[in-house]
Amino acid sequence: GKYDDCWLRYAENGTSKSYRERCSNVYASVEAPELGAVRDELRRGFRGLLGREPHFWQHPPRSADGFLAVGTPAEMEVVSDCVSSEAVESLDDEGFLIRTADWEGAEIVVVTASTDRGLVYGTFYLLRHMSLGRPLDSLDVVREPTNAERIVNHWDNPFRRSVERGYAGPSIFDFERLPDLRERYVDYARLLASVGINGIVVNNVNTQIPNRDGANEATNELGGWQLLETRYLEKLTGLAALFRRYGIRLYLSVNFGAPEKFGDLDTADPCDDRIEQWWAAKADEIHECIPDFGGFLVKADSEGQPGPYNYDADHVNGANVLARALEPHSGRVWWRAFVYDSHEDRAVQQYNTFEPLDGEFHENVTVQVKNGPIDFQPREPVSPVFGQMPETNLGLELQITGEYTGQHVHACYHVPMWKEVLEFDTDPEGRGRRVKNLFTEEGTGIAGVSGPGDDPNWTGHYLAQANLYGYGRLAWNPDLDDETITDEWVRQTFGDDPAVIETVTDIMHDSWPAVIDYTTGGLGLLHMMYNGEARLENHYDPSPEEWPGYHGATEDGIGKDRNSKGNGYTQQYPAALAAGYDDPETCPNELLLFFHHLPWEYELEDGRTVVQTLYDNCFAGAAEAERLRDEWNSLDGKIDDERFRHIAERFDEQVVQAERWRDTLVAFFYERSSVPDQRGRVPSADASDESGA
Ligand code: BDP
Repeated sequence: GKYDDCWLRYAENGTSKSYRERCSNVYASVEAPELGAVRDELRRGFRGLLGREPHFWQHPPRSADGFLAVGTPAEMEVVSDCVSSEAVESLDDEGFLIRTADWEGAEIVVVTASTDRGLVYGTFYLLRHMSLGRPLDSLDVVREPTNAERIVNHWDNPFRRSVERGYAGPSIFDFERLPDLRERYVDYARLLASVGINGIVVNNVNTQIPNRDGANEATNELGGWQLLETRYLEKLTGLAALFRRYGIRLYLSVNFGAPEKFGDLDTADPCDDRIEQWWAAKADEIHECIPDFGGFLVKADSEGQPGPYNYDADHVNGANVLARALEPHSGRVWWRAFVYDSHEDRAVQQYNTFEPLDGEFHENVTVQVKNGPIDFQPREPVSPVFGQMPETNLGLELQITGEYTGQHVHACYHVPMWKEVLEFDTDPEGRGRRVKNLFTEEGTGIAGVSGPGDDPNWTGHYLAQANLYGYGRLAWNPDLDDETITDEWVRQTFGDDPAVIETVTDIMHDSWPAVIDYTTGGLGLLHMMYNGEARLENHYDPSPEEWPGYHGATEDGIGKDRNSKGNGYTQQYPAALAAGYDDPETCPNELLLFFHHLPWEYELEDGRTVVQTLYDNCFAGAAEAERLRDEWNSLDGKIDDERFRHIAERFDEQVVQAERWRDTLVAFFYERSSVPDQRGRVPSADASDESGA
């Protein structure tokens, strides 16, 4: 259906006639399991794009018409006739080549690669090209991924199927009923592979769930760590095989205390030989079930999860013991840098914890670092860890799910935010390395915390599908600009009506700035949301009083001195960046209050005060939400009713919630500052007294 196909709708378009001429016959090799996936996808894709199923051949079709050939040169002579073998051999494992050629009088299209995985990506490329209505007559395409590791992290709790920070229903995976498989798992693998994702961590990093979702530790009911038990590993075998057809490797989040939790041992001390052996044996056992097992993801010493600190060891000891266990199987440990305790400002802790350890991590360790130093806020500076641990394999962690950006009730397109991060220069006066160039070496990569679920449309908010799409595209090629990605997604998802394309594109483009404005005031404040116990409310509603430590609002001003006068955070950056951030005159406006506590009436470059700018931005953001809703409503009748109404309803809710944020924040700013809004929009206590009288 329209909902669940996402961008793989394969709708007939203006170029379909010429596609029929060239692609009605397909010659595809039948060898590897991946080729089964290729044929299935071509069948499905062409049924839509050509309006009929292609005919599959196991030798070149004899008719004089054109055909499509998919295979490696080693297996198919047609391919080796049309493409030089050096060109194919020089491709990396996941690269592919697509070319239009003349072969014995027939006009053919060749998709080739040196591996079967490359053929999967080549096939999805071709189908995207055709979904965008582009011609086939002079194709000459060579593509390879920029980053070798392109992973999604599911925060799925296996034993109740809840998804931490997921806003689209229960987990896609019914873990208890594995090894039985579902068609929906295949559809999910297709979506991931179509944008180039090659790894999936299937369970939550919180492998033991402290007082959440009514979890009762004593029953062990929700501990995702149990997936390491033999009986569960056997269940995962079939799922791993399903993903393997699509070039996707399976990974598990593991609990650092597992050796102890399983009851075999009375410690999980990474420096104890018995622990070394325990992990090695476990890795061997996993490898028996899942020969291409990707490795472990670990959240240690953070938010209640055990870690090396419990055993007087450090993060190098902890990560390396797991890396040594996985090394014989080419597995990898993704060790999260999200480590903090409640005593200090969180921003300073990751760099302080990890930078001194640079050079000590095993080569099979990837230290996975969130884009910013706090926690996926609508806008943060880029983490100072990037670019400053040259002797360590680093991974970039982005959040695909909208935990802090309206939780899939609000429209918020993350691609422009990620582009800002990826293009950031970590050392402008030094080696000039942009974030996007840090993950190209072996052992580095990109991970996205994803939140799709069992909802028919996968993501809860239909427009949030674009974040999964864009994440994959950027992980494959971070040089892509956001306009290209948006345009691809909009056309594949909504078709080629120019009015629809223009409107949806505009909505996507303006959605993130609006959310920043009404949830933060736009000057670098963050974390002003409610953090109640009830999971669904968590991080959705405004609650600025709760977080003085983050926004630093007092009677004399607002912001946090994360500078050399304050906690010294700016000094974690290379000199040129540090100097820029350290001085409020040179600090970029959009991060000003992240770095500086300033008087409410501190004057900004345009002559407005801090507090007036906060007021103005909150009002502008909420007005923008309303404008986006009106734009969406202008599509009534131009797209199918089902999608129109689903999104229209979400926008109505977003507008109400944006007003709630605006009103709560401006009241809070006024209450602390006692500075009235120059435009008279913020009700003062006096004014409400008068109106009450
Ligand atoms: C925060 C989430 C929390 C996660 C944590 C993490 O609120 O649910 O467990 O990050 O990344 O964003 O581990």
